[in-house]
Amino acid sequence: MLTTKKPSYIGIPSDLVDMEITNTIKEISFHTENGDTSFVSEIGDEIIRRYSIATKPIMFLGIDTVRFGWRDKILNILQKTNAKFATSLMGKTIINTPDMVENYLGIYAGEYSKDGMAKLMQNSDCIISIGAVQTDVNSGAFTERGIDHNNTITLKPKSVKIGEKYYFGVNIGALLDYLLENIKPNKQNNINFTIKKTIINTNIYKTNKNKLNQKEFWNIVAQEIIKEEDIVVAETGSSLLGLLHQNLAPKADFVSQILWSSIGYSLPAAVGTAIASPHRRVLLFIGDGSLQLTVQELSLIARYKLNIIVFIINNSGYTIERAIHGPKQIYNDIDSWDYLNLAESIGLKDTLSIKKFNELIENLNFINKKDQRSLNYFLID
Ligand SMILES: Cc1ncc(C[n+]2csc(CCOP(=O)(O)OP(=O)(O)O)c2C)c(N)n1
Repeated sequence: MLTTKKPSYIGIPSDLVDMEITNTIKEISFHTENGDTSFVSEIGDEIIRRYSIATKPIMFLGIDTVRFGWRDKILNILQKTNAKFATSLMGKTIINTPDMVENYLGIYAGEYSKDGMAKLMQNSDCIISIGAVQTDVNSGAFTERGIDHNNTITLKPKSVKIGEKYYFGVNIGALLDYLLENIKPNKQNNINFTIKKTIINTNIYKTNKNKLNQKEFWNIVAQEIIKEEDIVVAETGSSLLGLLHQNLAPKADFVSQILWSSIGYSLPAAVGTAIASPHRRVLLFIGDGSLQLTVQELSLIARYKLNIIVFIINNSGYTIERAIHGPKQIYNDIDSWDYLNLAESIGLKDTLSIKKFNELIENLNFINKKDQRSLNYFLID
């Protein structure tokens, strides 16, 4: 668990907790970062050389950056170089400090990328990929095509690949320290090598009485509802896909089950997140189908008055599955529940059903009330 950051079980006998401790351990230190440091300067110099002559360099960051404790070092390298960076799906928001907002290009995941991002990666003459894991969803179903691997440097937990040269057993922490000390801002960096961020005018929705649709709803959510330091929990399904490419406010974090894509994950995950971070607002976006899997956890929100706003995307079934296969098949239908009464019956207050654009805009103040402990629960119908 400590060295590979893979899931593991810790079994503790139930009577152990009652046993008296005879010895007190003052300090436990785990040396999880190991590996060879003898190649660090050789590898580091080659990375710096390639980065400094590139005209379209991109740093591409993945979730192992966090798991292996490299995030601060990488942030410092980005700040020192002012380099542009993209992230994998699982790496969304791993670097989201206010000073880095302009440097962030977006999500890259092969064909799952938004317009422009895949092209940027394909045209880059120096990709420095750090801590990205190759899983099905995270790699856009393994569609990361058209990238020039000779121009790619890949840092994994114990290895570095530069073009066709492969080093195994490298101490990546030491390598990042070396880079931070020696790397300089890239002078050739082509400033046009970027993606323009679009800001929508939400005023136009004030009088729009049309039913909400997926295409526009998530733009409004990202721009008007998600605030600095919020924790956004997105369920697998249209919530995840809708929020994935949205730029979130600085310091906002993004939680989703991208590795296994198991539906039913997000509600209990939001509960855990809110307990772990009581001073931050948690926004949960979950489809009706996924909600029905672990719905009883809503009760914990009410019992512990957790700082969670729940948005139920009520679209009568497995919408994302309809898009993949069988738009009209009954296996994508689910029973329609009375979600507002359900929530009220277990003690969630301030419930509201929102069907139209103008209703969403009219209720933005209510949704964004400072103290959310009044247990807000919104049905996006
Ligand atoms: C445990 C589990 N069962 C089935 C699936 C397949 N699956 C992926 S998304 C999805 C539908 C999600 O529907 P809903 O929560 O209503 O979200 P929507 O896409 O409609 O917004 C299903 C069934 C899965 N990923 N995990």
